Amino acid sequence: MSGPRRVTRRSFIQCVGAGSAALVAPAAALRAAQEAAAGGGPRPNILWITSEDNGPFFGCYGDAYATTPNFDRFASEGVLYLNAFANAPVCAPARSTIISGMYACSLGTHPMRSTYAIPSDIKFFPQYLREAGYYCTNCSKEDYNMRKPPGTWDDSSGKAHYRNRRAGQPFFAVFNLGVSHESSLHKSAPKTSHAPAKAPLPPYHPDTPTIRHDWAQYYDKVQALDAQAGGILADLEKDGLAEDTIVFYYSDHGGVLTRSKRFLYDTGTHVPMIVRFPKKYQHLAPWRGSRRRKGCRARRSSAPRRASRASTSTFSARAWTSATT
Ligand SMILES: [Ca+2]
Repeated sequence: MSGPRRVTRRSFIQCVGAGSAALVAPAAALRAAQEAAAGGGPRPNILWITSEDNGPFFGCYGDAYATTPNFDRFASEGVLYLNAFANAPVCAPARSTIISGMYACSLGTHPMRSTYAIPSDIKFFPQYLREAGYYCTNCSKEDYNMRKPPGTWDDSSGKAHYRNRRAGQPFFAVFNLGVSHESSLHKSAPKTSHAPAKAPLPPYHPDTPTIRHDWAQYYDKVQALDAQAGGILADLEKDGLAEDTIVFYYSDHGGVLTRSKRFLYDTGTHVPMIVRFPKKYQHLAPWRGSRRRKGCRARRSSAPRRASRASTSTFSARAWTSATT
């Protein structure tokens, strides 16, 4: 597969008619499936890797403190979104939008732990894929902030997996990885792999041993997330499905230290997002015609002017320093 292509804010919006990562992922997944079906060709599998509560603290986003070899390699094979934002800085309203393709503030599901009813004719988008013959699984967090319509998933549980589908059936599979959730910092680890002394601190955090330890521990969690995501990608390869599957990765919202999750700043909403179309399905990518760039590190200096300007305040490894006022 080729090197990563940059997606600017404009092309991002043009591609799917929305500026939210929560809307891009379902829209792009549905579009790919629909276009493939309309063309009469084989239908792609679609796999989502969803993480919790993390901003773009990855090497492929220019963060030298991060240890994320799997995400960095994955980004080199796909599209690295520089300006992807969640519609809300906390789980439930963000996931409400992701599963419905509708803004939570329009649905009435924006309040955390909402129990408001939604119109009965609204389906969650996996149901459309099921009706098109896809085997749809979610492993396993939901947190949709509203009642789940019947028929949404073939399986939504800790055992849900695309391997349980019928032979030859296309699949849409979601794997929710919770290792970087804020709860992973509730207990202080006695030791960290990342050196606290080298942790880069945002200007709004005091330079104290406790804060440095928290940052180091959080980067350890992001490293663990990288390993788990790498395992899912390795399984896909081992199953002989990598060339038949479009893979999305994104975080449900930003985070997770103080002044990020639950805060409507870039630190709470800016998310990493990477999408890999295998060679046989690259014609289904909504960004075809976009510029290509080789290697993660090169893209910053060689970025198109628009992307460079748009991302200056949100993209750098320490994005918070200038963007979150
Ligand atoms: Ca979350």
